[in-house]
Amino acid sequence: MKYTNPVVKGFYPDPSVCAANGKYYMVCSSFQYFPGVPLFESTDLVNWTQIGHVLTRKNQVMLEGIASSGGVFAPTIRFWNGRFYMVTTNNTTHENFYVSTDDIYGEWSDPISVNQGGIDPSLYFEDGHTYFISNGSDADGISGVVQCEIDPATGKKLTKSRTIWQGSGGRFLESPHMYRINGTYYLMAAEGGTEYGHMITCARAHSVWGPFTSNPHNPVLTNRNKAPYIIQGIGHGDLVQDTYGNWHIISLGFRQQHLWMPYHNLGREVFLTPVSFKEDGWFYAGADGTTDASYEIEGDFTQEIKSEYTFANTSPDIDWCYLRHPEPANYEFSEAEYVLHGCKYTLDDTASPTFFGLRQRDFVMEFCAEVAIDGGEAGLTAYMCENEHYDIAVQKGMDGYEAVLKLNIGGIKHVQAVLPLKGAKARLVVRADNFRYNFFVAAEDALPEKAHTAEKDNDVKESSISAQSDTAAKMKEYFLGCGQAKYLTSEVSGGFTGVIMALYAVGENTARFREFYCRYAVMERE
Ligand code: 6LW
Repeated sequence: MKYTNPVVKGFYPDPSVCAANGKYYMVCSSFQYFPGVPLFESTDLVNWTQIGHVLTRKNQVMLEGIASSGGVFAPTIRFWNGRFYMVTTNNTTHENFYVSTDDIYGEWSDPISVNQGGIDPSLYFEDGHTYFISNGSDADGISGVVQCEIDPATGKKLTKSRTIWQGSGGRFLESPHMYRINGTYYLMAAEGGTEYGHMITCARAHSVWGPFTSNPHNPVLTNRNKAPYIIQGIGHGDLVQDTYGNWHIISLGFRQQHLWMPYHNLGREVFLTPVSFKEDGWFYAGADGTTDASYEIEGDFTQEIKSEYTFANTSPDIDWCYLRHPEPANYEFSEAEYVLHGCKYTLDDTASPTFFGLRQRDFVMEFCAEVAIDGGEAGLTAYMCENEHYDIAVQKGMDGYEAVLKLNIGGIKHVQAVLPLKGAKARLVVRADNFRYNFFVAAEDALPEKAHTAEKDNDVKESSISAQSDTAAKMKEYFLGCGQAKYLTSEVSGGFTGVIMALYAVGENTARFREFYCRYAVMERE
């Protein structure tokens, strides 16, 4: 059957996958967001359903005060002897640790630390031995892929850490994973950095300790010379075999905007690329060592695309996320409304402002909710990080309630528009296309004829998504302005994350969000 990449859209970077009990399980990194490490299940490697998160308790992960793109880096998931293991780095505390569970739908253990540095840890199990592998330097100061044997019950090192491979010469050797296939040990890693030069390389050996011989055809997979092409940054992947015996690489990649000065605002997403082993014993990826937008693979599946997210069809525990450790008393969820209590922290803080978000999964989108407040400020944000975010809100101003659009880029805080409201309630709408986030407000009470906007933008095109509910259709909608997508990007913010579309509240305030939806344009699948 045919599928289209990415197989998981939006900010779900550094995927790692394992097979267990006839299914596949995947984890991704989560940085400053909580719960940490999104966990997915699939029966075909193409359709992935999020079933929860791995790090669901505060004591499993330190997130206090960490800046965006700190915290939980790339995880690895493995299944051994009936038990799942997830190993990762908290890059803020510089700690490598793992947790485990016998029930993939249940809670995971408290963390166990391993005294080996570097990032992107992985585990490899064989014949009663557990190998812990990361990037970094060994005791002799030799950098590369570093390995030691550990006791899985305690995390204690049983051997010295030794560098077993130094890569193929690319910068930032990361994401090492060990596999034994037909008696040969394969070490797969990423090089080139997670940006446009990203690639997957590999080496092989007869022993788990090497010596490892680099693949003469490295890199195995990269889109760095594939231009013009929307899919870039392919790298950091994991190898997996399906039930038909075919191999695949699940990797990260991103979809760039703009041909010459590219940028990406959706973060790094999940891509699936077929792999084949050749007679020389090396594996080859894709048709030509690149990841394409679409492939035909063996399997009986239909790729499902969810185009609408509502309170009714999402779960607060699974689909949504907080910034750092939330104050639970600030959130109340029911199918009809989400109630957010504001606190003293704002979206500019590296604390935990009242914030509840969903990953933006595609460029063309409409994100909408009715919000009613009793003070302070509450609304919707297109949030890249504490420095770059666009916020549309209802707030209590000096002369009553008003709708406001605030654009925050690189420390510049610009109030783009203020629109007086008759009541404390309005419908807020964000319509995004490939290049802009357009912001609209509608209220049942008559609004003044003219919005006070800092900029008049005549060529804003309304989204092709038809999103008006019956009530919304009766209300007059005002355009408050727009913010360009290129400022909510890794290229500007310098981070590892992607845009999260969130509900938020600030100050002494009970904010009621109703009639929420997030809709994506249904694109023709190739
Ligand atoms: C991750 C590293 C990388 O640890 O980005 O793409 C880092 N590669 O392997 C953060 O996600």
